[in-house]
Amino acid sequence: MIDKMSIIGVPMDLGQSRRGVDMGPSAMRYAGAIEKLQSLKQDIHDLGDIAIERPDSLQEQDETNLKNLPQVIRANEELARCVDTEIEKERFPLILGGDHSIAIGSLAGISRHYENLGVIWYDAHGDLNSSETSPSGNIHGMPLAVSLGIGHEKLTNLHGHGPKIKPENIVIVGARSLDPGERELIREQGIKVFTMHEIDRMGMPAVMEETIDYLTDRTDGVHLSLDLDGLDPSEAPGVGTPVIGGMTYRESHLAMEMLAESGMITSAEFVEVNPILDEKNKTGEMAVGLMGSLFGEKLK
Ligand code: 6HN
Ligand code: MN
Ligand code: MN
Ligand code: MN
Repeated sequence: MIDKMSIIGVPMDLGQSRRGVDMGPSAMRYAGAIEKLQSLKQDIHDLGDIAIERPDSLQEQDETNLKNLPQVIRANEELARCVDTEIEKERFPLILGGDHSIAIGSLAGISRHYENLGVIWYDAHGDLNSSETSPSGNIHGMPLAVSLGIGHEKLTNLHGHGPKIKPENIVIVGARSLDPGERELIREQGIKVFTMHEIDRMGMPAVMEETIDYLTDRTDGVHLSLDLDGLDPSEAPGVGTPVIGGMTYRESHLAMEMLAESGMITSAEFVEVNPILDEKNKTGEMAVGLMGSLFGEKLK
């Protein structure tokens, strides 16, 4: 794994409808993210947070079924530029969200540097909607589809290129809430998904082994997109779209340790931490604990 790291906060809450997830980067910093990473890596640059506009509260929702589209585009363009520059400098980009719509910008910047970028989408959801299939109009439910080239042209072509990733290079882990259009897309495009059913049946060690083997053969870099709502809300309550029946903290910890051992992760983001809905920043602390495992923290 690349030893030089740049941390980019994205205090974005415009990709969904509940306030508070814009404080995610602060919550993870408050829980000791920077200190944890400094204890594990030599060269850490905290680039602070990128500027996010406020929504225009007087603006009518337009007919596109894409909430706050112009602001989401501008923030993601800025994030894509920033991530791209850090990779240019051979630094590992670690992005702290913010709602999951920021994966549009992360993947736009990262994917310019890889022929076959792999993506591990650790999430209760597939985030494979488009304005046609979305039940909510929330762009945080769309970033994986956008990165595959499905959706509004200004999103799919963000940072001047697209599609960013190929369906066969994606693995979704922890899914338990998929909308009808998302299921159809998964079938159509042959996306590899480990739902909670497979995790229960096979166990997390086998799921991660299979994920790692699958991606090793076909990719030249792997982005981890970790949505904290992948974890069970009884353990990680500070998220905007909780779904019961999720992965435990221990399972997630193990998953991160196995990824650390594989050495395959080349960029990562931790998203959807909402301290307003949390209990004493527990979810922020879990995010930092998982970062520790992902970046090689040892127990002995
Ligand atoms: N996330 N599938 C639902 C939607 O509105 O499209 C929920 C999406 C949640 C997105 O958690 O990043
Ligand atoms: Mn330095
Ligand atoms: Mn998500
Ligand atoms: Mn989710």
